[in-house]
Amino acid sequence: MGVIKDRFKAKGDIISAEIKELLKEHGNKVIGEVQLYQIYQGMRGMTGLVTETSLLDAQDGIRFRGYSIPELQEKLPKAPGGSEPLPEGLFYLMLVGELPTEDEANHLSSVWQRRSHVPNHVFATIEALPISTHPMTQFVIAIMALQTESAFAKKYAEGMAKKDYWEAVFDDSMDLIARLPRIAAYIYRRKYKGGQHIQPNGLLDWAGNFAHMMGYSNEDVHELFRLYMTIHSDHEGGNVSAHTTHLVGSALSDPYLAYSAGLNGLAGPLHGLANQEVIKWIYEMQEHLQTNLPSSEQIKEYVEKTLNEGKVVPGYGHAVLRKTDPRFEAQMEFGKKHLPDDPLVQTIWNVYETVPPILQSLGKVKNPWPNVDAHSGALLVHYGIVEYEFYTVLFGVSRSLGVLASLCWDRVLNFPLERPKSVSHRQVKKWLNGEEEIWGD
Ligand code: CMX
Repeated sequence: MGVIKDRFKAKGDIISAEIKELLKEHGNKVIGEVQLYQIYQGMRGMTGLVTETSLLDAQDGIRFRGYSIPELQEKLPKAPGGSEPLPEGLFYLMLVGELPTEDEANHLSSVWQRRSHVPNHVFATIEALPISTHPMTQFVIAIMALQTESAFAKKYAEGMAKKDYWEAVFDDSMDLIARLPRIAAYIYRRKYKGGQHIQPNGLLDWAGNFAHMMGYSNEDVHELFRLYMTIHSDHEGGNVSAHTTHLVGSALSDPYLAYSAGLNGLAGPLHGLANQEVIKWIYEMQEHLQTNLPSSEQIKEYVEKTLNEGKVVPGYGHAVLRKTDPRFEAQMEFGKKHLPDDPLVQTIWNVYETVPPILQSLGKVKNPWPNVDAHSGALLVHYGIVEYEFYTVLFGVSRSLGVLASLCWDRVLNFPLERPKSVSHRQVKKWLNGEEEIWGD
């Protein structure tokens, strides 16, 4: 643990000094311009954040510290006999900015194993909830219960110096990431498997152990989890879960508070909950059409029905991307390799052929292509993980890697409280009439 912490701090000090110099010299440089529509429409394309861990290009898709998903699959350390990247390696890359060696990734696996103990009151809190509670709600409440363990909160209360914030955030982030699979698996086994819990396997990697504790020992599922936990981890800084974690963290709310806030955003159907909505929508389509393998014509008919009812087609569209999501493609490759004949997976591919031209024909959808959520559920269903209300929890466990690595960077770089300016509509109208300026505090 000491090694990765020291490396991170050394990098942080270098970048911190660079930013100081850069702002001294260039702090007044204008970067882009803000148009009126952007402040009414979700600040699309408005640059306003610095995020180290990954960068999203509308055409090229996500790059983690410059590496595309296929590059990560090639370059990151793997589990013995496996071919998918270990998420531990990706976390190291996002945090330290360098590809880890196999030993460094394995070291992280054992650090997280050592730190994975979840206190009993967290399980008791979960047990106090009605079993019908949505898994994401159970997950967030459990993390709030775990906040009793926050080193940052304790040290802050004792009077921690500003220069030490980063270390407490780092320690909390490591503890939290280490504990999430146990909590998530507990919720899964409680809700869907009669409360028959499975003890962790100390010999497995983080993602493999997560699958194991959920009850899946098949090596293909462990590989899927390694891929899944890697590709869902980060998507630049402006998406709802990353931005929320960053924003809440900027108030010096500890990592438990900040990450659970981000998860509440992930639980929205336009963001992470879309992964459950996709499978729900496919099942409803199968039911409506009375077939498990609908033809392209039948899918077209059902997509049109969905749109005519004033609903969105889940899993399609994106606020930034303007092409098929590379995370969709990575899952498609996994499907081609491991389960090419699965009827549900074939339906997902058929939907992929059918939906984009229909969305394009509406003339208003900026991105008619599939996003990450369009594919993930079908792979999980194949291996028996059919409980689709749980899917966003899987996304959330993975997302911890990116947003908590970013939170460590926020504190080591000493980023201040985030506080953008807002305006009222009345003020905008006055400004357009030349009656009032809207700039200022
Ligand atoms: N189906 C139907 N209509 C869609 C659509 C879809 N999949 N995607 C966009 N549109 C519509 C929008 O609802 C909007 O309609 P109105 O002008 O009538 O309000 C119009 O097209 C323009 O939207 P946009 O600029 O293309 O998209 P946004 O940046 O506003 O929103 C997103 C992006 C993802 C919320 C949207 O594409 C969507 O609702 N998709 C379905 C839900 C989904 O898959 N979300 C998961 C995203 C990935 C993730 O975060 O996990």
